[in-house]
Amino acid sequence: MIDKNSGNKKIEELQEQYSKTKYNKATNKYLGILRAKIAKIRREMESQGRKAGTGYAVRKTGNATVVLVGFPNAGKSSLLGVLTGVQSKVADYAFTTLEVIPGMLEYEGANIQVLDLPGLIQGAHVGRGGSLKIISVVRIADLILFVIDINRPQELYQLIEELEMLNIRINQKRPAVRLEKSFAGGVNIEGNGHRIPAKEIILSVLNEFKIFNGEIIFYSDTTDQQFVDFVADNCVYVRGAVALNKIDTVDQRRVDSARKEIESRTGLRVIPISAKMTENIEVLKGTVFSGLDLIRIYLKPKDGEADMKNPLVLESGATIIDVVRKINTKLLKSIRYAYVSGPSSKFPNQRVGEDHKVRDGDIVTVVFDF
Ligand SMILES: Nc1nc2c(ncn2[C@@H]2O[C@H](COP(=O)(O)OP(=O)(O)O)[C@@H](O)[C@H]2O)c(=O)[nH]1
Ligand SMILES: [Mg+2]
Repeated sequence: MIDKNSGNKKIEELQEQYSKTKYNKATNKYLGILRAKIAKIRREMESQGRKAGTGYAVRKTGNATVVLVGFPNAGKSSLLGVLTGVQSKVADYAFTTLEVIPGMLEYEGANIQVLDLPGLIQGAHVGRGGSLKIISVVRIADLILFVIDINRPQELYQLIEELEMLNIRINQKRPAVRLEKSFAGGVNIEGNGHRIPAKEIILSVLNEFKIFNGEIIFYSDTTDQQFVDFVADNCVYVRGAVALNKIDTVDQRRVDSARKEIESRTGLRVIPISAKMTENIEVLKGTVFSGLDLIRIYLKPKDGEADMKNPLVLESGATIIDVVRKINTKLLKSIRYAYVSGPSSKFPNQRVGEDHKVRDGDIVTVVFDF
């Protein structure tokens, strides 16, 4: 057991040591160990937090969930209002939003849940500002939409760093590593020609997690931090995008340069908007929708017209089976085949089996065995 205060204090100390240590060949191993120690304490605290029921009671509803993340006063509440019609309190001072406020954005047949999150503030990762609560919400997000005041772009970098500290990785791939533990024989490393951490770092990180025997196999380039993430197994990988707000307060040149700078520094998609003047909001909705990788399927009865008004919304990668599951699970056993017209078909009314992968915009007729 580790109590919250001593855990936070320990993390703070380790983080201080970490930032004081200059990176070089000699300190590399030491830094790896520090990272592993921090990850370990945090994992322990988080699992205790979950047991204690820390976190907001937010239920995931709709086809996908978008969480608005930004500093106080960036325009989150205003944007929630513009996107969903929900009026959370908008005020000219910081810390207005103390609870999570949900809204629903209906876009092109999809119901997208939008959550306005209490402003992340610096230091949240060490417990101030209710970090466990914030993590609990961000964990259920399919997309994090950073709401950034164009006059304070540096806040974005602080937020990303803050989320990194909370073990939330934005727009990153989960490292492709495999560990097969064994009872004897030491640690065997298989790099497969990829760029991987130095052997001494791998060993000391594993050591920190009390793993002394086994085979570790890398299937992709892996940084030291990614390796720690893999062993600690406590990271969340979430997609992200940036709503660059309040563009009505600056000229177009500022908008262009801020956008370019952010995109090149973070790789995140940036959509300049004004929540106040409802400028570029449709573009934002479109970007959010496409960022969620949702697909719309239009059902067509065998001898009738397709219902183009009420698509079924599914996650990308869905098959005919998933389409039927959405209609009625009782029908699953009776699928015979389906006819598909649209992006996933080679020609109109192509006959396909139940494992056929559908795509956004397909028109589907399912034929059943009765
Ligand atoms: N000029 C301008 N002001 C905005 C815009 N969006 C929000 N604001 C103002 O910024 C302040 C903070 O907005 P709010 O939505 O409460 O931010 P939150 O703290 O992130 O929820 C309010 O006075 C809003 O009216 C915008 O696009 N342009
Ligand atoms: Mg607010």
